[in-house]
Amino acid sequence: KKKAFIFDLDGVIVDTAKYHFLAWQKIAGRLGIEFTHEHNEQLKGVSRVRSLDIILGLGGVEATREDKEKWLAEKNEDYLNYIAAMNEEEILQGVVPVLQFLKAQNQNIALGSASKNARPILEKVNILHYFDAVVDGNDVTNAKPDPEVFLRAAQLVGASATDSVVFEDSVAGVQAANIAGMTSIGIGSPAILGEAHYVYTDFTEITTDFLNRLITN
Ligand code: B16
Ligand code: MG
Repeated sequence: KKKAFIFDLDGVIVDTAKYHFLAWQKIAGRLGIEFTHEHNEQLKGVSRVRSLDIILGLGGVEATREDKEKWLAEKNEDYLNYIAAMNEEEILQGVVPVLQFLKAQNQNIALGSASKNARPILEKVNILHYFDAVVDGNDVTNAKPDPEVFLRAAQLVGASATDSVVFEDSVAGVQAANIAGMTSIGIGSPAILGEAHYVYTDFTEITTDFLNRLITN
């Protein structure tokens, strides 16, 4: 059967969280806000605007709309410099074989990401051509755990929610997939992603047997 396999980007295909962290840390540092790797976990799967609000909240900093706009632009400019230096080597282990297998099985492949930089990143790491549809932060109004991003991706490739499978590294993303009525596959720690239907530490653990079962079920 032709199903939709929907991939999150950050934390699933590439580890751009480290670049988001470096860029946010500069803004936080300038504002005298302590921002650690642990804090950065709270930003995973969260939109850019919401991320800034969380950081300002950590420091109890109030800001005007203009200030926020300025910091958001500066953060993104800095982040884009890291993106510009990315290449294929930054694709997480096991991802390309899974994409290749799904393509060979004539399955639909889509992206469902909160990032507004999703397309340029897929281009930089040279895997945009695998995707039949890309839905990102520019296309949706409601952030995960709202299912909008995944429902839109499924719709674009003509698959129903029950025929859609989502790979996600964030709790909000797994919840979004579940709310959509899709099969959720957590990529990361079972302790964190317990709500997912299946959890794998990374894509090297995902067998073609398992993928075949998702296709035929
Ligand atoms: P941007 P995902 C998300 O990507 C990241 O996990 C999150 O940390 C980031 O704030 C968000 O994209 C927005 O990114 O600033 O590039 O628009 O995990 O949904 O692929
Ligand atoms: Mg993610």
